[in-house]
Amino acid sequence: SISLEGKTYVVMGVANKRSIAWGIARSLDKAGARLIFTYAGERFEKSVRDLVATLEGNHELILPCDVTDDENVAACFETIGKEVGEIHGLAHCIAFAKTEELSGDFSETSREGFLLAQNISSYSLTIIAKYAKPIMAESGSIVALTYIGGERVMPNYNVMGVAKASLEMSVRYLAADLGKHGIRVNAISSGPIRTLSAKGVSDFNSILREIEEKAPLRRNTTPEEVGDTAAFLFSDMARGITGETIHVDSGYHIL
Ligand code: 0WD
Repeated sequence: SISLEGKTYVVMGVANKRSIAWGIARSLDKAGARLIFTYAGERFEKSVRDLVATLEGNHELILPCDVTDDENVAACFETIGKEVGEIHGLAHCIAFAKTEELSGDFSETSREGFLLAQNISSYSLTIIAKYAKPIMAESGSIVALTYIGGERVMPNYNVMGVAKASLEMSVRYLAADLGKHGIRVNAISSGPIRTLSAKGVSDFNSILREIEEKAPLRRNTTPEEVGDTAAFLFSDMARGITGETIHVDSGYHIL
């Protein structure tokens, strides 16, 4: 198994124990990494703190970071820099769209809903990269989470699919930009996983059933599988990989 001993990673987007970010946190914790957690707003603070207390390592730095607020993001990474000096990577596990825009006709998407999804789910990666860059070690690694709905039309994914397309292209432009500092930027395209965010996608159960029936591995993706792939991307074993989208989806994307 991979060792990330002596390395520090920021995990952004743990909402509860079902969060994909939590799967990543567990894999990195197992690999011996030191972790820093950020949460969106006060209502998540307690649940994140309680969860983090269950990990093996002692991860003390848990900070608010609302990605829609530039000053908040700047302050968050400034604090991280002051507390730990440098970081070796970060996991971006953040997305949001209005529930009413995750079903029905895409042509009815509102301007406000479109921009909100782009703001939280896509632009956030760029603003985070900007403020993480000064404290990122050479050979640092950034991982963002995406979904196949950003490559092709999936039922009800609608405005979030457009945001994921934008996120995936941001990964490539950021990889091209930050490569000169030795920083790698990649995406994991996860199969569908039942989380709080997934609840917003209409008829999510039939999406899960479709994977079980048709994906090459005939089963759904687990947060652990995504977590272990993130640990690999953060590790030295992945030192030659940047600008890539790795599908962790039981092979569904080849169909
Ligand atoms: O099937 C799935 N669940 C898949 C999810 C398949 C493929 C990809 N993904 C992606 C999501 O699009 C997202 O990018 O994985 C990432 C993590 O999503 P998740 O684990 O499915 O969802 P969840 O546990 O709900 O965490 C998402 C979190 C938010 O939780 P809330 O309850 O607010 O939706 O994103 C965070 C927040 O913790 N978030 C924010 N963080 C900072 N600032 C903000 C914000 N403004 N808004 C939401």
